[in-house]
Amino acid sequence: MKRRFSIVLAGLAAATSLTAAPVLAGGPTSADIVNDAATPGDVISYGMGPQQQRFSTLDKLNSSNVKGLVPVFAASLGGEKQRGQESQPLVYDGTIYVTGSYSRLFAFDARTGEKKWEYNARLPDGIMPCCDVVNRGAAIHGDKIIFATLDAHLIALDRHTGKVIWNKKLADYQAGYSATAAPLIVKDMVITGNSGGEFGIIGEVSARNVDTGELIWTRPTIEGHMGSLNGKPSTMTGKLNASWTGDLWKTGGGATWLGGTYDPETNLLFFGTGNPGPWNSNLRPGDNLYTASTLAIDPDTGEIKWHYQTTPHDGWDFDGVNEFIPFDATMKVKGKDVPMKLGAKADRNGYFYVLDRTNGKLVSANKFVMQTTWADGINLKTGRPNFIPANRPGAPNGAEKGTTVFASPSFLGGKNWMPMAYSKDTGLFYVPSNDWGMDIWNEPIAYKKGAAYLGAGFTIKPIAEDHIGALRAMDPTTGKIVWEYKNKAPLWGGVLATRGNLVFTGTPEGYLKAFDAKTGAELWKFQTGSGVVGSPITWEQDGEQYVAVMSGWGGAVPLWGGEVAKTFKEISQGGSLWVFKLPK
Ligand SMILES: [Ca+2]
Ligand SMILES: [Ca+2]
Repeated sequence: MKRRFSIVLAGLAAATSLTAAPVLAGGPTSADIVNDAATPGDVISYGMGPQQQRFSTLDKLNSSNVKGLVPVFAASLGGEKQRGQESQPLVYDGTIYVTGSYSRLFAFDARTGEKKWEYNARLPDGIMPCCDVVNRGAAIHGDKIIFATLDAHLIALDRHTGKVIWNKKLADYQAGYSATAAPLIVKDMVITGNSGGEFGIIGEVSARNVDTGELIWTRPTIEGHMGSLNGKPSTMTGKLNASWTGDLWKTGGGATWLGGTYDPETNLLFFGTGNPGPWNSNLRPGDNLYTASTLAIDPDTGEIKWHYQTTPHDGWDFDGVNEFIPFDATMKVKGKDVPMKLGAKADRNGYFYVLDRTNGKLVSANKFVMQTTWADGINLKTGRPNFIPANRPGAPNGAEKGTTVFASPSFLGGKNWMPMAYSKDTGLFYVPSNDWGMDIWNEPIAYKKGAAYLGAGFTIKPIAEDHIGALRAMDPTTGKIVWEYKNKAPLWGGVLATRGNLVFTGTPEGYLKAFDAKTGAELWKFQTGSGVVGSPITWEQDGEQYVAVMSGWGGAVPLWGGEVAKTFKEISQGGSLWVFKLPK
């Protein structure tokens, strides 16, 4: 069966798809996936390359002609299941694969939008996603398409038929674990993180054989926990009780819920880790490693090579999960121009960090939001924040809640899950950010399996008259904001940059918008009928450049929005894949 498909598809590829990864022996290999950014005829990884720069070399669609961009089709995910559509589509060999809310996966004809198949995971009652029933995307390898589900399973389907090939349990959903990130393919392994940081779970990165789903290694993110390699214990993460007191490390959080990036040059995986548990920081003195950090992990063994903690002893739910994007640039070091291998991360805590990606050393950290009340800058010598102690929520007094403080960013972050893009042409990062704050206070809390483990209460508030969302172009060599586009509602979708001097992102108000990458001028917009919180992609097909994005309002904001809810209360739900191109 596999062989027959291979021959048919190889013939098609020769005729129609010269810019795509060659369609041989069943489909994309791990080498094709590493090379994804250089093959604009397909999109075979989350982030348009495992570095997740979200940059396309295509320029047929550009800042001069984008005003003519029109829809080719819209494909509905159908059913009564709507809510947030945070997915990024994949495109391969004439098919668009896209995940939907409630752990669904769809295959559509990339030319007509006709549905080829759909797969609905059968979810048990009692799943505990903190922040809507979203899924952010799938991974493709050979004849398989692989995605994670809300009940913390990882499922590989035959991408031609939608039939299950293997289905593995990642973790116990009844303990609060779930999974929403797109898996990452590296060296014939599927690398995943986990979700559930609000439930006292333990964050973990794990690697499985892509053909069988069998576990190869695990790496817990909290010190004191043992990793595994080939079915045996490997090494302990960190040193027991070095930065956690008592038994708190057993329920320490550090979820890796956004997945990771991979840099073939240094052979490192980069995974961010979420908040420590519980939110009430007065209960857990110490830095609480390795929460709210970026971890560099050896994909061959699962060992941690370096770490950088953005928010030591977090007290505001500043998950450090944001994507760490490898890039190269020339930096001023003691007055000299030095070419460096770098990585950048726009952290939930409001700072944009540039690190040396070979060793995790801090190069620069600059604010990308209006306000950071919790710290007054980052010390470049120590790499630690200059905390403002008065702005940490106070300890509860017996059963009474502690002192309420105003904190900005809010716990939904200067930037949340929505991925930024890096343009190799402009050298700028395009950061989807939000300016907002919160009242936050601490309360007593004890761990109970499967129950929220916060010990905190909050109300989110606007901090500006005219906007919450802001798409910001950051120069990583100076830390300066080059331009910004302000949006009334919070931005919650991913960004795409192209060689055509374009930057695309969506808004909760329903628009997909295109901006001039150099100036930020708004050049085009299209109303999709529901809020856009997915990540746009572009590819070349039959000699023309296409753009696709998911529309469907939801995610964490409508669930937790507090006083900012008035900026988006009229938005309708939806669930459609929109595809665009220039008229012929
Ligand atoms: Ca590609
Ligand atoms: Ca969190």
